[in-house]
Amino acid sequence: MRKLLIGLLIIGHAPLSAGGVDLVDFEEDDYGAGEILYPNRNDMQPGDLDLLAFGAENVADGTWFTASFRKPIRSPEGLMTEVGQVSLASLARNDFYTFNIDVYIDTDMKPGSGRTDGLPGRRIAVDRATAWEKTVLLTPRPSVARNLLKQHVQRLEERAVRAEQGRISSDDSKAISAGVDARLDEHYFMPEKVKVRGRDIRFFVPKDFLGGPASDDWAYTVVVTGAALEQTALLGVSPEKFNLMNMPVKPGINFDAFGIRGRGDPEQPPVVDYLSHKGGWQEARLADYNLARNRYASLVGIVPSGRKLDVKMTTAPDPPAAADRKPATAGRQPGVTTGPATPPIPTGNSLADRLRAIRELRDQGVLTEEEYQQIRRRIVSEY
Ligand SMILES: [Ca+2]
Ligand SMILES: [Ca+2]
Repeated sequence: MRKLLIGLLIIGHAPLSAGGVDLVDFEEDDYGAGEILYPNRNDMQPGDLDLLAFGAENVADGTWFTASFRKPIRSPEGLMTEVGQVSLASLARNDFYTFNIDVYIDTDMKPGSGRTDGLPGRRIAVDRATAWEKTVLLTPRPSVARNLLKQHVQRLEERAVRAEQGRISSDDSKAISAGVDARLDEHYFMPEKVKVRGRDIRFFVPKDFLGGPASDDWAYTVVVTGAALEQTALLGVSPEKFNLMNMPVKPGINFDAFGIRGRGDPEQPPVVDYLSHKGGWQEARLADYNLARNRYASLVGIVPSGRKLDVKMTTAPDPPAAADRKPATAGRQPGVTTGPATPPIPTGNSLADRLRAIRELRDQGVLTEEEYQQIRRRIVSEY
């Protein structure tokens, strides 16, 4: 049976300090929506990717985040890659290599304001109630991840420009490249200052990126995926199939992917663990997607202070009641319930048609610039 740990007792964290963050997650829920199986390998075993606690401590120039797992974090020291026989420690230089942690942070606390897209390959979205301004990606190869994300976004942008104007000039390419760099710098950070100790991993994010000390009034959407280390280029990978450093889910038993229990859907999100403090929430949210409608599983962030979220923004149903599970932060749940869906994305025959349709809606004042940009990103990333 799953247990929700009391972080203060078991993890030994200091009590919540002003402006800090201290959150706990269920134990033994490292199975995504309930069906994900670990790869068939000795160095990835049940419990390895089971997040138990997530915290943040502010210092003068930034924030140290801490994630605690159920089992000791595996070191790449002395190991070789399966393909190519390269030293793992030379690829993963921060003393961990089996997982990524995505942290999508809603810093402006305005419902519906911000981005809802998950990183490529996660097959999740962040709910509009906690749409994010900043994403921190803790990954074993941060600079490779940054380069791949850049290539991916640039490729999507170039495709959109080609669809709109039929061709792309080298000046267009240069302008896109600079724009993508600026946007990535504003929205994404891949920590390079990392400390692993036992079951805990700490990672530093500068204040310049977050815009201030991490607040317990912000919302944090935290997911754990298995790390794929050896990808370094997008060659031969379509944007739809691109996984940014994360292992996918595949049917059957795999070495380099997660498997699926029973008749589960291999198209489900490859998210192994999702920080939540309501019983059944992780399972319900990760299973609520509809790929025929281009709707990914929509995850809601957690607000450590218990600040109320705009309940009308969210789309997923309440999780089933779980009488045997007691949240560690009783009375401090975000209080999220059902409500209307996110705005429709125009459908059309081609990328160019759809982009033109939303541009017209913006020009007519139907969509704000922010809504336009958000929908444009979603359309572009679908092609
Ligand atoms: Ca967990
Ligand atoms: Ca969880």
